[in-house]
Parts: sequence; structure tokens; C-alpha cells
Amino acid sequence: MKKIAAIIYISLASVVILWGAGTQAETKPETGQSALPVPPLLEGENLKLVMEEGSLTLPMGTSRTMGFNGDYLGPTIRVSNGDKVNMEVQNTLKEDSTVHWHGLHVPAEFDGGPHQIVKAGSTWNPKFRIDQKAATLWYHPHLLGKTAEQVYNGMAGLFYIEDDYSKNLPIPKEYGIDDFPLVLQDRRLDKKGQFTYSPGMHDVMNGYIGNIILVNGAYEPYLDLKKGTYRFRVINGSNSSIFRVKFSDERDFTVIASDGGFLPESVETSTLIISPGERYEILVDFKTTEKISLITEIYGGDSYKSMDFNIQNTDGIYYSHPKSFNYTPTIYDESVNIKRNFRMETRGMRGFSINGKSMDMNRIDFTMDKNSTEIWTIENVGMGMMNIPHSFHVHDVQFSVISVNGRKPGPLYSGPKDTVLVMPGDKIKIALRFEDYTGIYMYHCHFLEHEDSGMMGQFLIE
Ligand SMILES: [Cu+2]
Repeated sequence: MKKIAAIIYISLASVVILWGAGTQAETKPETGQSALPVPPLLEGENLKLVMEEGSLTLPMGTSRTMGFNGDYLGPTIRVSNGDKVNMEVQNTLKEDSTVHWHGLHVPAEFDGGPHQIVKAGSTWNPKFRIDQKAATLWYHPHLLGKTAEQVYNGMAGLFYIEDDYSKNLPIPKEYGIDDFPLVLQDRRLDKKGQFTYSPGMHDVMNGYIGNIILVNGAYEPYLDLKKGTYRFRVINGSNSSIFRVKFSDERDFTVIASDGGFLPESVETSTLIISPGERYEILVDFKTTEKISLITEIYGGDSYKSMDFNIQNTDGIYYSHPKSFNYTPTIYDESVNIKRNFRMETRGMRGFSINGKSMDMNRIDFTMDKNSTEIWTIENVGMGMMNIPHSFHVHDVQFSVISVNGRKPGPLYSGPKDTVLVMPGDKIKIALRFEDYTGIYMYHCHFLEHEDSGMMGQFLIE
């Protein structure tokens, strides 16, 4: 097990300066806490998602929302490697949408990107076979120019893949018992205690940053637990906020998986920095009867108590934390001859670009052959005072991070990834292997305000 500090890698030292500048949030509810909601499981060969309008009542007010099979967020889809899945996605909204399976290796026609529009009132039937290792993925709309708003309104859910390896690992795996999803999202409440999506220019540049944190759609919920070992699948489901997550007593926990599955070696830490769309799975031991909080700090913003864990005076099950897993990173060297560069640029009032271009549905940015291995260098070049963080997400594949600013990446970036944080000035090299499927896929900044403002491109696999 590797012990690391709060810093993922060198360049994030610049992040640290901006943490802790804020104070605890002012917004406090008058009423009592609610229990942590755990989204229902959706399993089997035929899976149905209904996109619908709804409302979400927090202690401070009621907001109009959208969700899958409910008012806010959606069920946790759980499938196994090798499963055949027939999806039925019914859109009962008054507007078009899409459903993208973030992190899933699927044929382009079923990827759920901007090309697979599910029109208002219509149904979409993607069919695919699960062909990847155990991982915590997620799903959300990906409609051109409308992703940020629809996700903000509540449209997102988790997508678990299990496999023979994960099913036999001696770690907590009982959903909602000792294995919990924690979907962290910030939302901006107005004076009426409601959140609505109405970004100004500043919000487009800096992201639609909130003033409260929701966990699985609840405000400061509690979770009563026996003593024992627990697994939490932590996802940053925010639009554009980078989160720093820790427990109130700054206890250590063990990180066992990142976006696309288990790490080669587990990592002991007390803090996680998670950018929008990234996921980590952690193991935590609760050994004494006590109340512990989860603290979420927003980069450049405030620090919030996001939920409480009430540890009861009852003994549960303890697990040892595995030191290594069956993941061997495929790190390609410079001998790979297909290399591409991606310059992520802030263009002020003109939005955002990658390699000087803003997203155009009618433009294919590059074409590749199926079964190719490539090395991509992603650079956040900033623009004078506009030192804005970005991230980079690639559809279809899980990739390996080769280097961050010329150095070996930190241990949290040593596993399978589909999204990386790219801080101003950063240069990140990743290795990707494209196989099995053809068609058009997206790459983009996963800060949704940036994505909707053009920071996206598309590649064609032939
Ligand atoms: Cu960005």
C-alpha cells in the first residue's frame, strides 16, 4: 500500500493554495436530517429507464427536477461482464435528451452521445454486451449544448459492472448494506431554497458552482452503521466543481478503484481530489461508536459537511484491505507511432476550444483504424489571467495515464481512467487502445459548462 499526501501529483500543488480559503456554508436547514437515500438497483437483461420530470424537496425548499424512473437521479444499474443488455430508454420530458453510458465500452451507435438523440416523447433501444472488467461507471444525458442543464436538474445514475474477480474479492459488496454509492453534487440554492439552472458568463467560465452539497440527492443526510469495514463508491456528479473529500477526523482510508476499475495497488490516504465525472472506490474502517462527517470542499470555494456517519454500538464485519488487484496497466512507450496533441484553450467570450476549434457536429476531428494504439498529449494552455482548470474525458475506452508534466503519475492515476483533471499549465500523456467497435465517439472537457460551450471534439473509428 502506498501512502500519499493530499496531493495527487506535482501540479496539484497549485490547487492546494485555493483550498481552505472558504468557510463553512451559511445555508443551514431548520429541520432534522434525513437518512441517506440509496438508489434502487436495476438488474437483468431488459432494463427500462424513464426520463421524467419531478421535484426535490430539501429542508430549505422544493425545486423542479428531472430524473430517471423517479424525481431526481436514477436507479443504479448493475450488470456483469459478459451480460447482454437490452435497454429501453423512454423520454417523457418536454424536451429532447440522450443517455450516455460514461466509461462503458460500447458500439458508437449505442454510446448515447450527441448523435443518439432521444426525442421528447420517444423511446430509444440500445442493445449491447458488457465487455469490460468490474467498475463503477455512470450514465447521464449528453445532448449538445444541454448536457449541463439536464444533469444539473438531476439526470444521472450509477452503472456498476461486476465480474468473477470482483464477486470473489473479500471486500464489502452488499449494495446498500456495506457497499454504498455516494453521488456528490453541489447545487446553488436561491433565496427561496430552490435550485434552477441559469448560468451567467462568469458561471460558464468558472462553472456553475453551488452553495450546498447533496449526497445521493439529499442535504446533509445521515447513515447509521454498525462497526466494521465499508465500501463507498464516490462520484463527483457536479457540473464543474472539483471536490476535495475527507472525513471530519481526517482518518485514513484505502482507495481500491478509480474510474474504470481496480487499481494495481491500493492507496492509503486521508483526502481525495475528484474532478467532475471521476470516481473512486474506498474502504473505510469504523471501529468505535461515534459520529463522523464527510467533508466536501469545493475548489476555490467553501467547505461543507456533506453527510454524517452514525456508528452504532453494534459489531459488524471487518475486512482486511487488499494491497493489490488484478489490474496491470498497459503503459505504451514512445514507440507507439500514432500520437496526437490536444490543446485545451479558454477563448474568453468566444467560449472554449480544443486545438483552436469549438465543437461542430458536422466536423470529424480525426479518423483512426480499429485496433489502433495511440498516445495522446493533453495540455491546458490557459489564457493569460484565465487560468481555468479543465478535464479530459474520452468515450469508448479506459486509458492509462503515462505521465503528468513529464513525471510518472501519482498512484491514484495508476489504474484504468476515462477522465483526468488537467490543471492550468498541465501536460498529461495518456495511452489508449481502440478495438471492437467503429463509429463516431466524443472527447471533451467534463466541466459541463465548458463542454456545452464548445470544448468537445469527435473522432471516427473505421
Ligand atoms: Cu473545461
